[in-house]
Order: sequence, then structure tokens, then C-alpha cells
Amino acid sequence: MSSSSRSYDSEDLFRKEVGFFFDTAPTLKDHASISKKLKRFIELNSHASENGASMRKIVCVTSGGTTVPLEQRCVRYIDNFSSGHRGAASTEYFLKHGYAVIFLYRRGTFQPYCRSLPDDPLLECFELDSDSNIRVQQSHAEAVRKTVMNHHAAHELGILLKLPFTTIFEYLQLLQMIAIALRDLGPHAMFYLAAAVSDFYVPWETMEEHKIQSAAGPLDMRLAQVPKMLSMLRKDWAPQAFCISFKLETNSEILLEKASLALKKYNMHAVIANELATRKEEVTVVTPDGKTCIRREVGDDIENPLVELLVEKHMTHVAGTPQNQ
Ligand code: 9Z3
Repeated sequence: MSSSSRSYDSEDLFRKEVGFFFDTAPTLKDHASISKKLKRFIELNSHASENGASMRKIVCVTSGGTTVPLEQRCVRYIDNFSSGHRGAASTEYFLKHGYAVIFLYRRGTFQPYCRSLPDDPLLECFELDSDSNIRVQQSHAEAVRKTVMNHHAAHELGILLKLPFTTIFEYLQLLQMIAIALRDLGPHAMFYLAAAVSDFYVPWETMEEHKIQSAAGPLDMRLAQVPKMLSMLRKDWAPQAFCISFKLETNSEILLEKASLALKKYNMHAVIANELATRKEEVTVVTPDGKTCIRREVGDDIENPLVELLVEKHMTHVAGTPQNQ
């Protein structure tokens, strides 16, 4: 077999797997209302700036881990680690750089502007005065003021759209919707894929409907591979968009090699390599031009210099992409 017919066969098989994934996934709840919100958000934010010189850039930031349900009426699931801190912090910095952000996040994970609040903000930030009126505790007043102010500013300007997911099915359907909706923005759109995405799943049609019974003995289950949708994003959904993915490993010896492989295999514009234990201190930005190591400065978030570097690279991408292709 020639190598070209072999690659055609594997491409064909890959597209079949993608088709199977979407055709058999449970229908996304609220599809129509999400689609409407998305359309309105993109219309509002993709207009040329006042002097007509440039379009506002829109970035889709994904954040948190996807789950893989083991039962259709789900009691148990496999989870992927991610607190959502990276995505929430990065969203704040993209907004600061003038981007509009579609924040695709796992329910219950960190939210933009809420990172410095305590775990139970309602109970820890507020107290009752002698007349039983609610007031903000002095020690949290500054954090609450900043959170509320920034949240309302983003809300009023209409520059932050939050879309939640839990399962791998919801996440990939939403990512596809967003990418297709952003396609017309060409190179002005960016994908910053910090969500920790499941590699294996149970196809909906082979999944047990009811809770799996423990009396049936040890559980033997075959998981299918989740098709790598990064390829679909680059080839079909939004081919001109600037695409950043993340590579997470726990073994530093294989991290950079795996990131370089992902860069080539999925034709990403950059892959951010990070190790679980040091992810808040150090990341390496791997691009076709080389590797840049970024370290956190004292009192800063690592996402600050990371986003700054990516914004620069995105500008170069926009300038180098012929428009109206
Ligand atoms: C990451 O590597 C993120 O940086 C973290 C952020 C999940 C480590 P936190 O949310 O942590 O701040 O607690 N995300 C991507 C992980 C991932 O699933 N990458 C895939 C892979 O490594 C490629 S799409 O194979």
C-alpha cells in the first residue's frame, strides 16, 4: 500500500470515529439558547473598532476537567484533574488585553475574578451587624469590592460569555459549536485549550442505563478512545484561528518531547508544556520557532506573562494571515 493511500485510510477512519462520537452523544440540553447567546456575543464583539481599524479579538478559554459517565443515569464517573485556576486567571488577563472571552468551564471550578475569595465566600466574607443587616467583613472588603467591580464591568461591556460543561460529551459539542461560530473571524479568533480533556470514554449506546450493581462482582469495562478533536478544530471547524493547546505530564523527562509531538501532530500554533507539580511556577511555550520558558515572578500569576506572550504571537498571526480567504 502506498503511504498516501495509507494516510487517506487513517484519515477516513479518524473522521468515522469523530462522526460516531457526535452522532451517538446525548443531545446537548439548551442547544438552541446557547447557540443564540453565542451568536449575539460574537455579533456584539466582532465589529470593527470605532476607527474601523481593527476587529476585536475573541478567545475561547477552556477550563477544568471533563468527566466520563459510566452510567446513563449517572451515579459514577471518571474525572480529569483540573481546578480551573489556569483558565480563570488567563481569562482575566485576556480581558485586560482587550479580548472578548468565551469561558467554557467545568461547573464548580474556579471563576474569573473570584480566585482570591475564600472557599466559602458567602459565609466567610459576610457577617451580620447588631440589627441583623448583612455587611462585608472588613478583612475581605477589598477582595469582594474588586470581584464585584470587575465582574460587573465585564458583564456590562458584554465581553465575557460563560458556558458550563460537565461531561466529555457536553464539552466537545460546545467546543465544536463555538469553533464553527467563530470561523468567520478568521485569524482574529483564538483557542486557549487549558481544559483537561478525557482521553477515554464509554460510548453512550454501550453504556449501562441504570446504576451498575456491585453484587455482579468486579467491574470489567472497555473504554473507547476519544478522537483528538484538535485536528478537527484546525482542519475543519476554524482553520484560520490561532490555536494553543496544553500538554500536561507528571514526568518531566517526557514533557517537552510530548509537547513538540503534539505541536506537529495537531498543527497547533503553540503547545504549553506543564508538569502537574510545578504548573503554577513554570511553563514552557513550545512553538515551531522554538521553546520559551516562563517562570512566575513573586507576587504575580504565571498566566500574566504567559498571556502577554501569546497575545504578541497572536498579533503576528493576524498580520501574517491573508484576510477574506
Ligand atoms: C493543562 O495542562 C492545564 O495547565 C492544567 C491547569 C489542567 C494543568 P489547573 O486547572 O491546572 O490550574 O488546576 N491542561 C491541559 C491538559 C490536557 O488534557 N491536555 C491534553 C494532553 O495532555 C491535550 S488536549 O494530552
